[in-house]
Amino acid sequence: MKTSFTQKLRSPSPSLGTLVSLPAPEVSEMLSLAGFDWLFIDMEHSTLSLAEVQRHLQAIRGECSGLVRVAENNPIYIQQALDLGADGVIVPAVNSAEEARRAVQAANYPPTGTRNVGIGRAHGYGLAFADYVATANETTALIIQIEHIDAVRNLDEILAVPGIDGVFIGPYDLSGSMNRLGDVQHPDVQAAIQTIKTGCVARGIPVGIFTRQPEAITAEIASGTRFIAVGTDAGFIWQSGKAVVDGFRSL
Ligand code: 3PY
Repeated sequence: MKTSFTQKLRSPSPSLGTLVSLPAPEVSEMLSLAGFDWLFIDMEHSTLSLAEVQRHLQAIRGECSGLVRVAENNPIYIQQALDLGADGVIVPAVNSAEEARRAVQAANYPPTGTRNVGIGRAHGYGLAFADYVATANETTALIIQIEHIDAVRNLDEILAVPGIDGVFIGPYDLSGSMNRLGDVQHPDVQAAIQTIKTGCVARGIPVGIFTRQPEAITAEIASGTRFIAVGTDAGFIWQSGKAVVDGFRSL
């Protein structure tokens, strides 16, 4: 049986993901064949529809997990992504304990939460309904994003909310909320990032982060990061395409 993303989060080995924003399901198929542990299928900053997200989830091969970042902290979006068979949801911009509780409620069936019961791909279109409903709270991951300085100020109360499987730091939005948009290396932004990591490590909550630089992976792991999304599908295409063009132009 496939290892769930929640199991990967609990494993002592860090895991590697990348962002998917292009609509073709072959993108997820290729990235999973390339060996990524998980894919971050992004509905917050892309044109992806629910039908396209379902195709991505269907195309993922092997042990790779498919997580869906929903457009906002909205119970319907969370429920729809999970019903499509996502291995977990990433909920953006969770800035308070109340917002964290809202996400936990939406991502879990009763009695833990208030997720509504439907029949979708996750439930084998009905064939696996009883098994899925009995195990989904345990096997599907709820990842909240901390990506605003208000969330850093409210960190202790947010992390005290039961049911958060992981925290994913959004360094770019965090930098914007600190009037340093894009300057993720600024010492103040780095200090806020370290505060989040330290808080998560102290509570045993796996912490993840996005980075554009593969060279940053070693330092990330050393500073406590357990799951790292490196780069984006579109970035991989233009960076390798541009390297070929630049090589040609410099002949
Ligand atoms: C950010 O850096 O703000 C992100 O949300 C990356 O996914």
